[in-house]
Amino acid sequence: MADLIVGMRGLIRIWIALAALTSGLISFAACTGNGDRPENRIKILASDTLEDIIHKAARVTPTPRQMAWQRLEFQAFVHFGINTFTNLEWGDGTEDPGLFDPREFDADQWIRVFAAAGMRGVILTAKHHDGFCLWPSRHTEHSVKNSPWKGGKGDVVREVAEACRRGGLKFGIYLSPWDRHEPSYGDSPRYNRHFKKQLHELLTGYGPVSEVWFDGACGEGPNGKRQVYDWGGYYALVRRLQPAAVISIRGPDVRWCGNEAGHTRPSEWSVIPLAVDPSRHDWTDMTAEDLGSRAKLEDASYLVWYPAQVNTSIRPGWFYHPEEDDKIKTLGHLRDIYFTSVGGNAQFLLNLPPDRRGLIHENDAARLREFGRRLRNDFTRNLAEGAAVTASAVHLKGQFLPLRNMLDGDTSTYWMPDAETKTVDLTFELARDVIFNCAALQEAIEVGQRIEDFSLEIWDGGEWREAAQASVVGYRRLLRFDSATTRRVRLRIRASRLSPALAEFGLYRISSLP
Ligand code: FUL
Ligand code: CA
Repeated sequence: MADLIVGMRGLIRIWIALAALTSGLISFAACTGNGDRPENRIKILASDTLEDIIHKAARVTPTPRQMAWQRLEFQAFVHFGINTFTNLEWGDGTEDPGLFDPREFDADQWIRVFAAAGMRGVILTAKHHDGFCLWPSRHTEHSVKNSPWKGGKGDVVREVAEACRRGGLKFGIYLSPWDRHEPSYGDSPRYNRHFKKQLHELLTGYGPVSEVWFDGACGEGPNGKRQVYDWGGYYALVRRLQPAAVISIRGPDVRWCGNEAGHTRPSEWSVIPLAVDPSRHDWTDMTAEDLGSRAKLEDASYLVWYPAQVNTSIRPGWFYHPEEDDKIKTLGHLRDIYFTSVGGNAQFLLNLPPDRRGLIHENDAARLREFGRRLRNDFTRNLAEGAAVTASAVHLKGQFLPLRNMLDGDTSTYWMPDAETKTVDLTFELARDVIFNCAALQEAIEVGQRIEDFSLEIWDGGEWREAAQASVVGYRRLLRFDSATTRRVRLRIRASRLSPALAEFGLYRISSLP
């Protein structure tokens, strides 16, 4: 407040700052470096130098639907279906629908458990590879309508969608293109029509859908022919019927992290180089360890915003098996995955398979509640709040976004120096000594993912000591280290593709786990 008591020059400065802030969004293109409109895909020209390509990569940005998806951070994957009753992972499509009978089914119980863990969305297997539909599809007899559950009048998709709305969670669907029951499978045009009709039912009958999750698995039909999927047609239908939904994995908006064990790369880039035109829908090979470093950018033809989702199960299997009731991932394991996925610029999609009663088993529920409780405790208080921040080596001429934007608890406000500043030291002076063992950084990804290398240093009274270092930040980066006590912390941005834009910086004291 003291700096408000200023003379005429100061008032002009404040006026300029306010004007810049209000016009900030409009003039934002100017501060991205070269005045072009940022986009979620950019073509590389034969004449582009490596420097041009890096500059372009720094300006690839998420679409609004990708941005909303990223903010969900942590979601529940729900594998539930005929396999729950046959104790299988993959059914072959010959299962009797009469086996499906979750007598205590309660979608609100699922949502309570997920919400308590801090999850913000659900993706339900409306149809897995066995072809059994959890909704009464008009286009097959292989569904809940021929089960004893609720006298054949039940609809799992509806109940889960409604429970999500009541509980404030987003609702998404998994619909397996591979269908081992459907007779038209393998007769490609005919099956594609069938699949689109099922997709149409799901996208029009159940309110807003936030995510459509496609698995790429493909097989032969009863005619001995391999099915050729009409990906472009499927995507067009999703865009038309649910324009806010992201299409994941075998789709253009969200990529698979490349494994089912919960591993995240140390450098998880959201800007990914592609060798072919993205409109060819070739999203298959996303398993390499390095997807987006400078070395990878060099051979690119296109650059796309394609963020990672980490999907893994709380149990060994995706579906419920009673013999796995005591094989639930430990708190420490779940927390490690959380810190490397949500805290490693990815989204965490944790599978929780309901049991034969139609409930999340007590053991899984207890684990998740404890997980959520600790997470809330860990991040209740940002110990860097109120710190005085100074920046080194910033070309003040073009700077208009204030440093305090990094500490206001609002992810939509950010600090960004002028385009020339690609390395910078930020020093945080706290009012008193604090004890912490975790740092949290967030880039303002709405202007792009830029930071390539940074470290965190702690003033130990005599000199700066490095507590942690990492490469990318992206939407969110969490770093854990040995407890430190200090009142001065230095964040060194050592390499960035364009001026770094930091939305939030935080220091936390998190609980230790066995
Ligand atoms: C895989 C499927 O084959 C598994 O059964 C499971 O649904 C997993 C999430 O994706 O590709
Ligand atoms: Ca902020």
